[in-house]
Amino acid sequence: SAPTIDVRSGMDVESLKQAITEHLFYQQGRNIVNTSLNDLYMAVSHTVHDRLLQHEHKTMNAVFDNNNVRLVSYMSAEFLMGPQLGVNLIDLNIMAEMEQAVQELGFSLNTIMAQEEEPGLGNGGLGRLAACYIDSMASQQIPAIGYGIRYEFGIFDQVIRDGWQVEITDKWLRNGNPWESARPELAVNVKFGGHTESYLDSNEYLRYRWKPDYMVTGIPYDTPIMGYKVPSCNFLRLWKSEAEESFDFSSFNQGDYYKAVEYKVKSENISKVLYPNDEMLGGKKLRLKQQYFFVSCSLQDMMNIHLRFDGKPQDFHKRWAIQLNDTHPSVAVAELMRILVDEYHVDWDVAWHTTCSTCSYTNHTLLPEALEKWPVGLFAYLIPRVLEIIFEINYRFLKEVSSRFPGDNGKLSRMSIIDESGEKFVRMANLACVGCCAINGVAELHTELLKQQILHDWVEMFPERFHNVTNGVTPRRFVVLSNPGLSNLIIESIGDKWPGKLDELRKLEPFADDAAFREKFRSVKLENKKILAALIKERTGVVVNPSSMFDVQVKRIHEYKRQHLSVLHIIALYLRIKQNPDIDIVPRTFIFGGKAAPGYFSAKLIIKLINSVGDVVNNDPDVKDRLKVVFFPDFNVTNAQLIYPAADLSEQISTAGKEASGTGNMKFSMNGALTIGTLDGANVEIREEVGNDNFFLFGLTAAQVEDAKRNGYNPHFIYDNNEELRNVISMINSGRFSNGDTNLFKPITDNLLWHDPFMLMADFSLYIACQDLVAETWKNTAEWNRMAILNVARMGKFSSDRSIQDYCEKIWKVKPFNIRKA
Ligand code: DL6
Repeated sequence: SAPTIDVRSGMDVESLKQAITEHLFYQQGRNIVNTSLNDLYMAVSHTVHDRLLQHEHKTMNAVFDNNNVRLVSYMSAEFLMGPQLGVNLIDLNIMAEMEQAVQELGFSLNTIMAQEEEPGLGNGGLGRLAACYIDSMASQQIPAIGYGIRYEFGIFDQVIRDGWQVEITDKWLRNGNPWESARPELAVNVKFGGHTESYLDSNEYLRYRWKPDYMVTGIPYDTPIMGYKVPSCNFLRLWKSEAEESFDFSSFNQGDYYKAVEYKVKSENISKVLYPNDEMLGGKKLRLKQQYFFVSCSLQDMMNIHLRFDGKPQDFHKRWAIQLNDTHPSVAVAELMRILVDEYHVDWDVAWHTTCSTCSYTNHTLLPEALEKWPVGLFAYLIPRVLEIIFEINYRFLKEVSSRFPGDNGKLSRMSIIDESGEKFVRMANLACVGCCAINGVAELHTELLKQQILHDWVEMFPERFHNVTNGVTPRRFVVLSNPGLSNLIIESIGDKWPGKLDELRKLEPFADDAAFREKFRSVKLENKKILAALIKERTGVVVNPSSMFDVQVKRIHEYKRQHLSVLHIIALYLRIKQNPDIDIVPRTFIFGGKAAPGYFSAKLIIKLINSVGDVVNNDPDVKDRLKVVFFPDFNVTNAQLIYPAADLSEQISTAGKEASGTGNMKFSMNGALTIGTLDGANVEIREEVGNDNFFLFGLTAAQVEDAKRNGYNPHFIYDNNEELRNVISMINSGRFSNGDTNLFKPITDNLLWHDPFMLMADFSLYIACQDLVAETWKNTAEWNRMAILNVARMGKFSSDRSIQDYCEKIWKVKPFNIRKA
């Protein structure tokens, strides 16, 4: 009999084919013999989206209907999601069926997936972490909503012209987005500007109301987030700003058409563009508007959900656990107070208990310049009522500090939410620390340094609030989807439970000593390298040898991450070849990738240096192709998925004490790269897990870095006493990499010789020695692969599923909700 076809939810090949054909016709207006690739991508994605919606609907109905379920609200200004089609097929467990369906329709699924334009709604680690966490929350069946901003323009696209970074506007929405649904019926309004007034309510209580200058409407757009092989499906709710329809059209009616349009533009601008993380954000009015806009929209939405299902305002914390992803959403502490006190007339003390019991804060950086503070004047101008509430919170809090630490004025001024040392600022980290019941760092070392350094006063005041939750990454995207060769090899060897339970990978350990397995592992890596080599040729024109060691550093370009330390190593190797052209040297391909913040001059100059060194080294006949240097343009999630699986060596060489955690380090190891790294961020824990013998360690420790600085660090002295280092720096200064221009790279070399805030000079010789050991180890293929397999086998700890379990147990007190049993 003919198969039963279920166009909306069937998972079999026939149903999928029918669904694709129908979507193609009824939504895209095309048929299968007359379709563009994008129309086909849209039809396939709508087919998958239908199936996700059914799960989302069931999950959310069950969750909201049950008053005893506490949900997580993950508030983040960034969600760096990456392409959606592939992971959704993996989560629904229909990759093979979809491949066949598409093939029978005459196309290739890989080509269709390559069509997807990724939503680049984040800068780097912090935004990608948020995306891994919402994936893991769904997979762990933790009811959750991710709340953020639907930027029309995400992180810029990077192109390289004449070796320099050029930024191009990202237009991720231009061909349509099949994964989101607008929910205009759930729109909320957000106030801006104006003034506040006091009044007596019907019980003669003194109350305050905010008379804004204007309001902006937030329209939610929902994207389903499916769990891995479980029926749970959460969603990501991103807010788009629009002009409030009914507001101030009097100007228009009076003929002031320009003013009416100006208001519309001003409103829509709020969700227009993601800020690249430049050095200083202070004073960027639009950024503060973005933060308040999405926080207010999200809290109003959460309150509406809570009340709709019979909750009382003051019990908000019983329904919701809010995680503040860095300080960007930390205005939530004051906004929740405003909503409870002003709009629902909850007593201040009760509201404060509710707020503190709801919110928790994750810190992601020790770099002082990244700690957000906003001019008090800007707050007063944009969100006057919120500022009054912050003043009240601060007044009450400082009274508490004085009574705990009488006479300690230093502590009072450091802990105050308001920085009064000069121009007055609102310190967002202090607001978060006052109003959150939990504060966490993102790796053990980072949490320790936070406690010793920037949050020391807070540990003394609230020791019980501090936790560590080491970051993690999702193995579904970063192994199963990105590295099918390795995934299949692992499945053949230890079964297929590991993507949902990464500790299972331990079962691979014995295979490290199995020569046949090692050979298969090597051949998977080689295939991945061939794929990347082809892409490198296509994108950069550089031909690289897939058998050479792929030595990779991909991440945001920043001086503390020390891409230029790797460049010094490349030049040292180049010099060795120039001094002795027949030298026996391990062939290496150095691959760099990453964006520099558009206003960060030194980072952009480092990109130029990498490309300039590449131009010389790649074309020098003496090198005989033994060294190649490539800058892979536009590092984003899509490209990352091709780069991690092809890496042999992962460069994690930040100055110790500067990288909060790093997450690329985890993705590389999971894909069988060996790490050369400092004792920084999560490197410390990666090394503990994989074993000291399977990790190339070098460099000063965080404590040694601090000591050296205290004792008058002198980089020039190191330079004077290291001949190889002198030759490397001289070669840059000679103009060899800049067509004779001896000034171009001076800002870099002068900085290294006279200031060197990130201690490249101090770590240079240790790094070179460690790289020589890497090269020696590479020569022993069996040993290298044994170490690489052990790296894969011991990465269980770094699944974001484990991080989410930690958050649930230590911070949110939320349990998995099995909708099958609901
Ligand atoms: O926690 C995610 C990620 C860490 O892995 C990186 O080490 C850290 O640099 C990054 N932090 C930021 C800070 N931005 N701000 N604010 O992106 O977070």
